[in-house]
Amino acid sequence: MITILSGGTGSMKLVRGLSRIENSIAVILNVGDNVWKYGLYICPDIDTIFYGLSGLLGVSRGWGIRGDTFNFLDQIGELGLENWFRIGDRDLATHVIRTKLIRQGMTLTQVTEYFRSVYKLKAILIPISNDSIETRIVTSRGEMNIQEFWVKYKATPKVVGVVYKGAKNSRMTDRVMRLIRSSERIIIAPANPISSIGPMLAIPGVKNELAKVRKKVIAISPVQGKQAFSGPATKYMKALKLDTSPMGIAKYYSGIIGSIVISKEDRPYENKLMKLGLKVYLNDITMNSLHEECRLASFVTGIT
Ligand code: FO1
Repeated sequence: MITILSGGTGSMKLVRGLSRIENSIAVILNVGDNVWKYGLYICPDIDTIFYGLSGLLGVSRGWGIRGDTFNFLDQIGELGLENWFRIGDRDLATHVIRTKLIRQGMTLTQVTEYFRSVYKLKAILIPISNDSIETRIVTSRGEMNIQEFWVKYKATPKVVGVVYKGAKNSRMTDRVMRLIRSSERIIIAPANPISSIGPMLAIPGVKNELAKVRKKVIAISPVQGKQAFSGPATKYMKALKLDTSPMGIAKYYSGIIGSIVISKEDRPYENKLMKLGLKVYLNDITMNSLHEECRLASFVTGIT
């Protein structure tokens, strides 16, 4: 079993590649960007993985359903409510069903399992926790929900910190713990470290469990040539005084990874990373096609 710690768009590409070449994969999903909007429970990172694996994902946007329309959302605006968080008409069905099942008493893990069976996906897809964790961005305009920062304010306020509300009182599910312990390899996807992986690491015990098995934990750098793949990652990393480089990534994951895959462009960091006690692998880490997704996936699974 290969287990991936996953966020949204960047992670999805690697997960899709792995799902094509491996028989048993498990994806541990971020819940920090889950949000209640329009009376609905929305889980962006979880849905991005579902839509990506089932061929529905809006490719240019990297979220929501391809070719979706926004009549529901426009009507919300007509009725005088804020409608900056763009829920598409087909995407809406996912949130309506999830909210109904949650209200009936299902856990997020059970609801996610329901969608997995509907989409007939082979991969195990499992939220890190059934508890509520909210990533909040502390900015020059005050503290706000991550979606508000990213979507409503288009990431313009200056970031001074990041808070994972509720994380300290949450717990990883037993199944997640078993996956971390028993998987032959754990891959940290090239996700935004602060907003996608950070909420998981803030849950008591997660870092400890990863540290115990760090030799089998491989991070794929989400940074190439001082540029993070994910939009706001640079801003969040700066606020946490982390360099936007493989060194900053290694520092953030310090103690929980044994290996790191970095871009060939970042060769100048190779020695410094090795001095931190990491095994360092250089490869092409951009995934601009399904072919490249599979190629990176097979490179990572080939690491011994
Ligand atoms: N991202 C946007 O930039 N604008 C949106 O209006 C928006 C709506 C949205 C609705 C459902 C969903 O699952 C994702 C959505 N996203 C939107 C993406 C989301 O804000 C982030 O990319 C993730 O939370 C980052 O992990």
